[in-house]
Amino acid sequence: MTHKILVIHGPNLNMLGTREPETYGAATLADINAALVLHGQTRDVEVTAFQSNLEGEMVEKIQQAIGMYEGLIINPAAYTHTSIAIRDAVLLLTMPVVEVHLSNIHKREPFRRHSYLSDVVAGQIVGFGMQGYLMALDAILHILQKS
Ligand code: CA2
Repeated sequence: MTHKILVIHGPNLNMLGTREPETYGAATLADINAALVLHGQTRDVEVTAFQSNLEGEMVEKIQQAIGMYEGLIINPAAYTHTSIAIRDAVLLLTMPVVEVHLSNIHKREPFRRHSYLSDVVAGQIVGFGMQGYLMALDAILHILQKS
């Protein structure tokens, strides 16, 4: 059965590949989305990707996922550390949600160590760059196949 998975990328991730490659890798957001689509094709998963620099747009997209997708991969970027609105929106979902960060937020500045999502998602994958998104897709499939 084909599964539909939504990927939400938060603020500034549209600029990936243009600077700070030592922290975030050299891949662009288009590279990450293409890798996810390919990875999904080998697993009968349809991947839809969305990026926004606006918190409210991200909240709306999360709400719209209800009934449309079976899993959510989300990198809320800086909103990870600030947004109760995104946390509350994720709490509306019954589908598996995996939080991804390109960098290992736990070995960076102290303010990046706290995530408003970490205790309301199925799991967090950090520090593996682009590969982390592919791992998140497999983690969601694993959860869906168990249920
Ligand atoms: O490691 C991650 O994936 C982050 O979510 C990335 C966020 C950061 O605020 C989080 O603490 C960790 C920052 C995204 C900034 O994206 C850039 C894009 C191009 C060049 C530089 C940064």
